[in-house]
Amino acid sequence: MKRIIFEQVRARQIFDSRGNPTIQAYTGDGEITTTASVPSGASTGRHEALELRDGGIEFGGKGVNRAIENVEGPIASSLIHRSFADVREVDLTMIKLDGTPNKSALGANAILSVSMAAARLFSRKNGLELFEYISSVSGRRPSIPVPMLNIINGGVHAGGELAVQEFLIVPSGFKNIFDALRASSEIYQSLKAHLKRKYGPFASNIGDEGGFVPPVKKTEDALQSIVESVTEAGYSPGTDVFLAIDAAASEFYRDGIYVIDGKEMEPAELGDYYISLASKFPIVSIEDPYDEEAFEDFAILNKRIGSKVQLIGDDIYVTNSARIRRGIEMKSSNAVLIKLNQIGTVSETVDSSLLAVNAGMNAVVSHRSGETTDDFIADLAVGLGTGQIKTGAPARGERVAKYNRLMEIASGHPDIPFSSVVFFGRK
Ligand code: 2PG
Ligand code: MG
Repeated sequence: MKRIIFEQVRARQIFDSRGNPTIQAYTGDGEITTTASVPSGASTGRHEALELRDGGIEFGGKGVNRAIENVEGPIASSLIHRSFADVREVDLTMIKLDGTPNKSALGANAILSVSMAAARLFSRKNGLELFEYISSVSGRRPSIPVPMLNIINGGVHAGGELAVQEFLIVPSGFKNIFDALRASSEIYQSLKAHLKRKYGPFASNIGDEGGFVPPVKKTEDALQSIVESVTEAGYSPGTDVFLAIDAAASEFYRDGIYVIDGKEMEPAELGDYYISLASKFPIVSIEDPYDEEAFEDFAILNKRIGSKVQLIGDDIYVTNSARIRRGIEMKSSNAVLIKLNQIGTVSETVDSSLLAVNAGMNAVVSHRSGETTDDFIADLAVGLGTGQIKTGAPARGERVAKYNRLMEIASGHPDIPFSSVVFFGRK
Protein backbone atom coordinates (compact mmCIF):
# COMPACT_ATOMS: atom_id res chain seq x y z
CA MET A 1 0.00 0.00 0.00
CA LYS A 2 1.18 3.49 -0.84
CA ARG A 3 1.75 5.93 2.01
CA ILE A 4 0.10 9.32 1.73
CA ILE A 5 1.37 12.74 2.65
CA PHE A 6 -1.67 14.81 3.48
CA GLU A 7 -1.68 18.27 1.92
CA GLN A 8 -5.35 19.18 2.25
CA VAL A 9 -7.77 18.77 5.16
CA ARG A 10 -10.87 20.95 4.86
CA ALA A 11 -14.54 20.81 5.82
CA ARG A 12 -17.76 22.59 5.03
CA GLN A 13 -21.36 22.54 6.08
CA ILE A 14 -23.96 20.69 4.06
CA PHE A 15 -27.52 19.59 4.97
CA ASP A 16 -28.65 16.15 6.00
CA SER A 17 -31.90 14.46 4.95
CA ARG A 18 -33.81 16.11 7.81
CA GLY A 19 -32.60 19.53 6.74
CA ASN A 20 -30.15 19.91 9.61
CA PRO A 21 -26.53 20.96 9.14
CA THR A 22 -23.87 18.32 8.94
CA ILE A 23 -20.27 18.21 7.92
CA GLN A 24 -18.52 17.24 4.68
CA ALA A 25 -14.75 16.86 4.76
CA TYR A 26 -12.13 17.01 2.03
CA THR A 27 -8.78 15.31 2.22
CA GLY A 28 -6.08 15.42 -0.42
CA ASP A 29 -2.44 14.77 -1.14
CA GLY A 30 -2.03 17.55 -3.71
CA GLU A 31 -2.96 15.19 -6.51
CA ILE A 32 -6.24 13.56 -5.54
CA THR A 33 -8.99 15.00 -3.35
CA THR A 34 -11.66 12.85 -1.70
CA THR A 35 -14.73 13.85 0.29
CA ALA A 36 -17.04 12.26 2.84
CA SER A 37 -20.15 13.34 4.74
CA VAL A 38 -21.35 12.27 8.17
CA PRO A 39 -24.91 11.26 9.12
CA SER A 40 -26.84 11.99 12.31
CA GLY A 41 -29.21 9.89 14.43
CA ALA A 42 -32.49 10.72 16.18
CA SER A 43 -32.83 7.73 18.52
CA THR A 44 -29.26 8.12 19.67
CA GLY A 45 -27.71 5.97 22.37
CA ARG A 46 -26.59 7.74 25.56
CA HIS A 47 -23.08 6.32 25.18
CA GLU A 48 -22.45 7.37 21.59
CA ALA A 49 -19.40 9.46 20.78
CA LEU A 50 -20.23 13.16 20.97
CA GLU A 51 -21.70 14.90 17.94
CA LEU A 52 -20.42 18.46 18.29
CA ARG A 53 -23.09 21.11 17.69
CA ASP A 54 -22.73 24.88 18.08
CA GLY A 55 -25.68 25.56 20.37
CA GLY A 56 -27.12 29.08 20.30
CA ILE A 57 -29.81 30.36 17.95
CA GLU A 58 -28.68 29.45 14.43
CA PHE A 59 -30.16 26.19 13.13
CA GLY A 60 -31.83 25.68 16.51
CA GLY A 61 -28.42 25.07 18.03
CA LYS A 62 -27.52 22.37 15.48
CA GLY A 63 -24.87 24.35 13.60
CA VAL A 64 -21.55 22.61 12.89
CA ASN A 65 -19.21 25.60 12.73
CA ARG A 66 -17.22 24.45 15.73
CA ALA A 67 -16.79 20.98 14.20
CA ILE A 68 -15.62 22.57 10.94
CA GLU A 69 -13.15 24.77 12.85
CA ASN A 70 -11.80 21.67 14.56
CA VAL A 71 -11.22 19.98 11.20
CA GLU A 72 -9.54 22.99 9.65
CA GLY A 73 -7.64 23.92 12.82
CA PRO A 74 -6.21 21.23 15.11
CA ILE A 75 -7.01 18.18 12.95
CA ALA A 76 -5.52 19.73 9.80
CA SER A 77 -2.41 20.83 11.73
CA SER A 78 -1.86 17.31 13.02
CA LEU A 79 -2.18 15.69 9.57
CA ILE A 80 -0.88 18.14 6.96
CA HIS A 81 2.63 17.56 5.53
CA ARG A 82 2.81 14.29 7.46
CA SER A 83 3.02 10.84 5.93
CA PHE A 84 0.59 8.05 6.90
CA ALA A 85 0.58 4.35 6.08
CA ASP A 86 -3.17 3.79 6.38
CA VAL A 87 -6.46 5.08 7.77
CA ARG A 88 -5.65 3.43 11.08
CA GLU A 89 -2.68 5.77 11.58
CA VAL A 90 -4.75 8.77 10.64
CA ASP A 91 -7.46 7.72 13.11
CA LEU A 92 -4.97 7.13 15.91
CA THR A 93 -3.51 10.57 15.40
CA MET A 94 -6.95 12.16 15.72
CA ILE A 95 -7.94 9.98 18.69
CA LYS A 96 -4.78 11.04 20.54
CA LEU A 97 -5.26 14.67 19.60
CA ASP A 98 -8.82 14.57 20.94
CA GLY A 99 -7.74 12.81 24.12
CA THR A 100 -11.25 12.11 25.50
CA PRO A 101 -13.04 8.76 25.68
CA ASN A 102 -16.04 9.97 23.65
CA LYS A 103 -14.36 12.40 21.23
CA SER A 104 -15.95 15.34 23.02
CA ALA A 105 -12.99 17.68 22.53
CA LEU A 106 -13.01 17.75 18.73
CA GLY A 107 -16.40 16.13 18.03
CA ALA A 108 -16.99 12.67 16.57
CA ASN A 109 -18.60 14.31 13.54
CA ALA A 110 -15.42 16.31 12.84
CA ILE A 111 -13.13 13.30 13.35
CA LEU A 112 -15.31 10.86 11.40
CA SER A 113 -15.63 13.13 8.36
CA VAL A 114 -11.84 13.18 8.03
CA SER A 115 -11.49 9.47 8.78
CA MET A 116 -13.96 8.53 6.03
CA ALA A 117 -12.45 10.94 3.49
CA ALA A 118 -8.99 9.59 4.38
CA ALA A 119 -10.13 5.97 3.82
CA ARG A 120 -11.32 7.05 0.39
CA LEU A 121 -8.00 8.78 -0.27
CA PHE A 122 -6.06 5.61 0.59
CA SER A 123 -8.31 3.55 -1.64
CA ARG A 124 -8.01 5.93 -4.60
CA LYS A 125 -4.26 6.37 -4.18
CA ASN A 126 -3.82 2.61 -4.21
CA GLY A 127 -6.07 2.07 -7.20
CA LEU A 128 -8.64 0.20 -5.11
CA GLU A 129 -12.37 0.52 -4.78
CA LEU A 130 -13.37 1.67 -1.30
CA PHE A 131 -14.76 -1.75 -0.37
CA GLU A 132 -11.48 -3.35 -1.42
CA TYR A 133 -9.58 -0.98 0.81
CA ILE A 134 -11.96 -1.67 3.73
CA SER A 135 -11.47 -5.38 3.11
CA SER A 136 -7.69 -4.89 3.34
CA VAL A 137 -8.14 -3.03 6.66
CA SER A 138 -10.56 -5.62 8.06
CA GLY A 139 -8.78 -8.67 6.67
CA ARG A 140 -12.16 -10.07 5.64
CA ARG A 141 -13.42 -11.38 2.34
CA PRO A 142 -15.94 -9.08 0.62
CA SER A 143 -19.55 -10.15 0.26
CA ILE A 144 -22.67 -8.33 -0.92
CA PRO A 145 -24.88 -7.88 2.16
CA VAL A 146 -28.50 -8.90 2.48
CA PRO A 147 -30.44 -5.64 2.79
CA MET A 148 -32.89 -4.91 5.60
CA LEU A 149 -35.36 -2.30 4.37
CA ASN A 150 -37.38 -0.19 6.76
CA ILE A 151 -40.77 0.20 5.08
CA ILE A 152 -42.96 1.31 8.00
CA ASN A 153 -41.58 4.05 10.24
CA GLY A 154 -42.60 4.55 13.86
CA GLY A 155 -41.11 5.84 17.10
CA VAL A 156 -39.14 9.07 16.88
CA HIS A 157 -38.70 8.69 13.11
CA ALA A 158 -42.35 9.42 12.43
CA GLY A 159 -45.30 11.44 13.66
CA GLY A 160 -47.43 8.32 14.06
CA GLU A 161 -48.47 6.30 17.09
CA LEU A 162 -46.40 3.14 16.67
CA ALA A 163 -43.98 2.61 19.55
CA VAL A 164 -41.75 0.28 17.53
CA GLN A 165 -39.42 2.43 15.46
CA GLU A 166 -38.77 0.27 12.40
CA PHE A 167 -40.60 -2.45 10.48
CA LEU A 168 -38.24 -3.99 7.99
CA ILE A 169 -38.35 -6.54 5.22
CA VAL A 170 -35.40 -8.89 4.81
CA PRO A 171 -35.26 -10.35 1.30
CA SER A 172 -32.76 -13.06 2.16
CA GLY A 173 -34.18 -15.83 -0.04
CA PHE A 174 -32.86 -14.52 -3.35
CA LYS A 175 -29.80 -15.45 -5.32
CA ASN A 176 -28.44 -11.94 -5.79
CA ILE A 177 -28.82 -8.32 -4.68
CA PHE A 178 -30.68 -7.37 -7.87
CA ASP A 179 -33.51 -9.82 -7.26
CA ALA A 180 -33.56 -8.96 -3.54
CA LEU A 181 -33.91 -5.24 -4.28
CA ARG A 182 -36.38 -5.77 -7.09
CA ALA A 183 -38.61 -7.69 -4.66
CA SER A 184 -38.13 -4.95 -2.05
CA SER A 185 -39.12 -2.22 -4.46
CA GLU A 186 -42.19 -4.16 -5.59
CA ILE A 187 -43.20 -4.84 -1.98
CA TYR A 188 -42.70 -1.16 -1.09
CA GLN A 189 -45.05 -0.18 -3.92
CA SER A 190 -47.57 -2.85 -3.02
CA LEU A 191 -47.50 -1.76 0.63
CA LYS A 192 -48.18 1.81 -0.47
CA ALA A 193 -51.28 0.73 -2.41
CA HIS A 194 -52.32 -1.62 0.41
CA LEU A 195 -52.12 1.09 3.09
CA LYS A 196 -53.99 3.62 0.94
CA ARG A 197 -56.73 1.10 0.33
CA LYS A 198 -56.98 0.19 3.98
CA TYR A 199 -56.54 3.57 5.68
CA GLY A 200 -56.96 6.27 3.03
CA PRO A 201 -54.53 8.51 1.12
CA PHE A 202 -52.67 9.93 4.16
CA ALA A 203 -51.46 6.44 5.04
CA SER A 204 -48.79 6.64 2.37
CA ASN A 205 -47.04 9.62 3.97
CA ILE A 206 -43.51 8.77 4.93
CA GLY A 207 -41.12 9.12 7.86
CA ASP A 208 -37.42 9.89 8.23
CA GLU A 209 -36.15 6.70 6.61
CA GLY A 210 -38.60 6.64 3.69
CA GLY A 211 -40.99 4.08 5.19
CA PHE A 212 -44.72 4.74 5.38
CA VAL A 213 -46.45 6.13 8.47
CA PRO A 214 -49.93 4.61 8.47
CA PRO A 215 -52.44 5.62 11.15
CA VAL A 216 -52.06 2.39 13.11
CA LYS A 217 -51.29 2.09 16.79
CA LYS A 218 -50.38 -1.56 17.16
CA THR A 219 -47.24 -3.42 16.21
CA GLU A 220 -49.24 -6.39 14.96
CA ASP A 221 -51.29 -4.25 12.57
CA ALA A 222 -48.14 -2.90 10.95
CA LEU A 223 -46.64 -6.41 10.63
CA GLN A 224 -49.90 -7.75 9.24
CA SER A 225 -50.01 -5.09 6.51
CA ILE A 226 -46.45 -5.91 5.53
CA VAL A 227 -47.11 -9.65 5.36
CA GLU A 228 -50.17 -9.04 3.18
CA SER A 229 -48.33 -6.70 0.85
CA VAL A 230 -45.48 -9.20 0.45
CA THR A 231 -48.07 -11.71 -0.74
CA GLU A 232 -49.83 -9.12 -2.89
CA ALA A 233 -46.52 -8.38 -4.60
CA GLY A 234 -46.22 -12.06 -5.49
CA TYR A 235 -43.65 -13.12 -2.92
CA SER A 236 -43.81 -15.55 -0.11
CA PRO A 237 -43.45 -14.35 3.50
CA GLY A 238 -41.26 -16.75 5.45
CA THR A 239 -39.69 -18.25 2.33
CA ASP A 240 -38.03 -15.55 0.31
CA VAL A 241 -38.95 -12.45 2.31
CA PHE A 242 -38.72 -12.23 6.10
CA LEU A 243 -39.57 -9.50 8.61
CA ALA A 244 -37.53 -7.64 11.22
CA ILE A 245 -38.18 -4.93 13.77
CA ASP A 246 -36.11 -2.33 15.54
CA ALA A 247 -38.04 -1.60 18.73
CA ALA A 248 -35.57 1.12 19.81
CA ALA A 249 -37.07 0.41 23.21
CA SER A 250 -35.11 3.08 25.12
CA GLU A 251 -37.55 5.53 23.53
CA PHE A 252 -40.60 3.95 25.21
CA TYR A 253 -38.99 3.00 28.50
CA ARG A 254 -39.63 4.88 31.75
CA ASP A 255 -38.70 3.72 35.25
CA GLY A 256 -38.69 -0.01 34.66
CA ILE A 257 -41.78 0.01 32.43
CA TYR A 258 -42.19 -0.16 28.66
CA VAL A 259 -45.21 1.59 27.18
CA ILE A 260 -46.10 -0.14 23.93
CA ASP A 261 -49.32 -0.82 22.02
CA GLY A 262 -51.44 0.88 24.68
CA LYS A 263 -50.06 -1.30 27.46
CA GLU A 264 -47.51 -0.95 30.24
CA MET A 265 -45.17 -3.93 30.30
CA GLU A 266 -42.44 -5.15 32.58
CA PRO A 267 -39.33 -6.64 30.95
CA ALA A 268 -40.50 -10.27 31.23
CA GLU A 269 -43.93 -9.46 29.80
CA LEU A 270 -42.32 -7.56 26.95
CA GLY A 271 -40.13 -10.61 26.29
CA ASP A 272 -43.26 -12.78 26.05
CA TYR A 273 -44.71 -10.23 23.67
CA TYR A 274 -41.69 -10.37 21.33
CA ILE A 275 -41.79 -14.15 21.41
CA SER A 276 -45.48 -14.18 20.50
CA LEU A 277 -44.81 -11.76 17.62
CA ALA A 278 -42.00 -13.98 16.35
CA SER A 279 -44.30 -17.00 16.44
CA LYS A 280 -47.12 -15.24 14.54
CA PHE A 281 -44.97 -13.54 11.91
CA PRO A 282 -41.86 -14.61 9.98
CA ILE A 283 -39.59 -12.38 12.08
CA VAL A 284 -35.88 -13.16 11.74
CA SER A 285 -34.42 -10.21 13.58
CA ILE A 286 -35.29 -8.00 16.58
CA GLU A 287 -33.18 -4.94 17.40
CA ASP A 288 -33.01 -3.10 20.73
CA PRO A 289 -35.84 -4.99 22.44
CA TYR A 290 -34.96 -3.33 25.75
CA ASP A 291 -33.49 -0.15 27.16
CA GLU A 292 -29.87 0.70 26.37
CA GLU A 293 -28.65 -0.22 29.87
CA ALA A 294 -30.60 -3.49 30.16
CA PHE A 295 -27.75 -5.97 29.43
CA GLU A 296 -29.41 -8.49 31.73
CA ASP A 297 -32.88 -8.30 30.17
CA PHE A 298 -31.28 -8.61 26.74
CA ALA A 299 -29.47 -11.74 27.96
CA ILE A 300 -32.68 -13.32 29.26
CA LEU A 301 -34.42 -12.78 25.93
CA ASN A 302 -31.34 -13.99 24.05
CA LYS A 303 -31.45 -17.18 26.05
CA ARG A 304 -35.13 -17.65 25.22
CA ILE A 305 -35.11 -16.92 21.48
CA GLY A 306 -31.48 -16.32 20.46
CA SER A 307 -31.28 -19.73 18.80
CA LYS A 308 -34.18 -18.84 16.50
CA VAL A 309 -34.07 -15.09 16.01
CA GLN A 310 -31.28 -12.61 15.44
CA LEU A 311 -31.18 -10.23 18.43
CA ILE A 312 -29.33 -7.02 17.57
CA GLY A 313 -27.90 -4.55 20.05
CA ASP A 314 -27.70 -0.97 18.78
CA ASP A 315 -28.14 1.73 21.46
CA ILE A 316 -26.84 -0.72 24.07
CA TYR A 317 -23.45 -1.16 22.34
CA VAL A 318 -23.12 2.04 20.29
CA THR A 319 -20.40 0.33 18.18
CA ASN A 320 -18.16 0.67 21.24
CA SER A 321 -15.80 -2.26 21.80
CA ALA A 322 -15.94 -2.01 25.61
CA ARG A 323 -19.72 -2.24 25.58
CA ILE A 324 -19.72 -5.00 22.93
CA ARG A 325 -17.25 -6.92 25.11
CA ARG A 326 -19.67 -6.66 28.02
CA GLY A 327 -22.45 -7.94 25.76
CA ILE A 328 -20.30 -10.88 24.68
CA GLU A 329 -19.51 -11.78 28.30
CA MET A 330 -23.14 -11.50 29.39
CA LYS A 331 -24.48 -13.14 26.20
CA SER A 332 -26.80 -10.17 25.84
CA SER A 333 -27.41 -10.63 22.12
CA ASN A 334 -26.27 -12.60 19.09
CA ALA A 335 -25.74 -9.57 16.84
CA VAL A 336 -24.52 -5.98 16.87
CA LEU A 337 -25.50 -2.96 14.83
CA ILE A 338 -22.53 -1.13 13.33
CA LYS A 339 -22.68 2.65 12.87
CA LEU A 340 -19.63 4.73 12.01
CA ASN A 341 -20.72 7.86 13.83
CA GLN A 342 -21.54 6.10 17.09
CA ILE A 343 -17.83 5.56 17.63
CA GLY A 344 -16.32 8.17 15.31
CA THR A 345 -13.57 6.59 13.19
CA VAL A 346 -13.43 4.04 10.38
CA SER A 347 -10.81 1.85 12.04
CA GLU A 348 -12.62 1.64 15.38
CA THR A 349 -15.78 0.72 13.45
CA VAL A 350 -13.88 -2.08 11.69
CA ASP A 351 -12.44 -3.25 15.02
CA SER A 352 -15.84 -3.34 16.73
CA SER A 353 -17.22 -5.40 13.86
CA LEU A 354 -14.31 -7.83 14.06
CA LEU A 355 -14.71 -8.15 17.82
CA ALA A 356 -18.35 -9.11 17.36
CA VAL A 357 -17.91 -11.55 14.47
CA ASN A 358 -14.92 -13.22 16.08
CA ALA A 359 -17.15 -13.87 19.10
CA GLY A 360 -19.69 -15.58 16.83
CA MET A 361 -22.09 -12.66 16.56
CA ASN A 362 -23.63 -11.21 13.43
CA ALA A 363 -22.75 -7.63 12.54
CA VAL A 364 -25.21 -5.43 10.64
CA VAL A 365 -23.90 -2.23 9.05
CA SER A 366 -26.40 0.61 9.44
CA HIS A 367 -27.24 4.09 8.23
CA ARG A 368 -28.63 6.81 10.54
CA SER A 369 -32.10 8.32 10.34
CA GLY A 370 -30.51 11.63 9.30
CA GLU A 371 -28.42 10.76 6.24
CA THR A 372 -26.64 12.29 3.29
CA THR A 373 -26.20 10.89 -0.20
CA ASP A 374 -22.75 9.62 0.78
CA ASP A 375 -22.76 5.89 0.02
CA PHE A 376 -19.75 5.00 2.21
CA ILE A 377 -21.63 2.39 4.26
CA ALA A 378 -22.39 0.30 1.15
CA ASP A 379 -18.64 -0.18 0.67
CA LEU A 380 -18.17 -0.65 4.40
CA ALA A 381 -20.71 -3.48 4.45
CA VAL A 382 -19.16 -5.17 1.40
CA GLY A 383 -15.61 -4.74 2.69
CA LEU A 384 -16.45 -6.05 6.16
CA GLY A 385 -18.19 -9.01 4.56
CA THR A 386 -20.46 -9.50 7.56
CA GLY A 387 -23.48 -10.04 5.37
CA GLN A 388 -26.14 -7.50 6.33
CA ILE A 389 -26.94 -3.81 5.86
CA LYS A 390 -29.92 -1.73 6.90
CA THR A 391 -30.26 1.54 5.11
CA GLY A 392 -33.91 2.51 4.96
CA ALA A 393 -36.71 2.15 2.45
CA PRO A 394 -36.01 1.52 -1.23
CA ALA A 395 -36.97 5.17 -1.73
CA ARG A 396 -35.60 8.72 -1.08
CA GLY A 397 -32.25 9.79 -2.48
CA GLU A 398 -30.18 9.39 0.66
CA ARG A 399 -31.44 5.79 1.14
CA VAL A 400 -31.28 4.55 -2.45
CA ALA A 401 -27.75 5.97 -2.83
CA LYS A 402 -26.57 3.03 -0.72
CA TYR A 403 -28.67 0.39 -2.48
CA ASN A 404 -27.60 1.75 -5.85
CA ARG A 405 -23.95 1.55 -4.82
CA LEU A 406 -24.43 -2.08 -3.75
CA MET A 407 -25.81 -2.88 -7.21
CA GLU A 408 -22.93 -0.98 -8.81
CA ILE A 409 -20.41 -3.04 -6.85
CA ALA A 410 -22.25 -6.28 -7.65
CA SER A 411 -22.39 -5.42 -11.39
CA GLY A 412 -18.72 -4.55 -11.54
CA HIS A 413 -17.60 -7.53 -9.48
CA PRO A 414 -19.79 -10.54 -10.28
CA ASP A 415 -17.28 -12.72 -8.44
CA ILE A 416 -18.27 -11.26 -5.04
CA PRO A 417 -20.82 -13.60 -3.45
CA PHE A 418 -24.23 -12.47 -2.22
CA SER A 419 -24.27 -13.11 1.50
CA SER A 420 -25.87 -16.29 2.70
CA VAL A 421 -26.22 -15.02 6.24
CA VAL A 422 -27.89 -17.26 8.77
CA PHE A 423 -30.38 -15.59 11.08
CA PHE A 424 -29.99 -18.10 13.88
CA GLY A 425 -32.36 -20.86 12.95
CA ARG A 426 -33.85 -19.26 9.87
CA LYS A 427 -31.88 -18.89 6.70
C1 2PG B 1 -31.48 2.97 14.53
C2 2PG B 1 -31.17 4.14 13.63
C3 2PG B 1 -31.10 3.87 12.18
P1 2PG B 1 -31.16 6.60 14.44
O1 2PG B 1 -32.02 3.14 15.64
O2 2PG B 1 -31.13 1.83 14.22
O3 2PG B 1 -32.21 3.22 11.65
O4 2PG B 1 -31.93 5.28 13.94
O5 2PG B 1 -30.19 6.97 13.39
O6 2PG B 1 -32.25 7.62 14.63
O7 2PG B 1 -30.48 6.25 15.73
MG1 MG C 1 -31.64 0.97 16.18
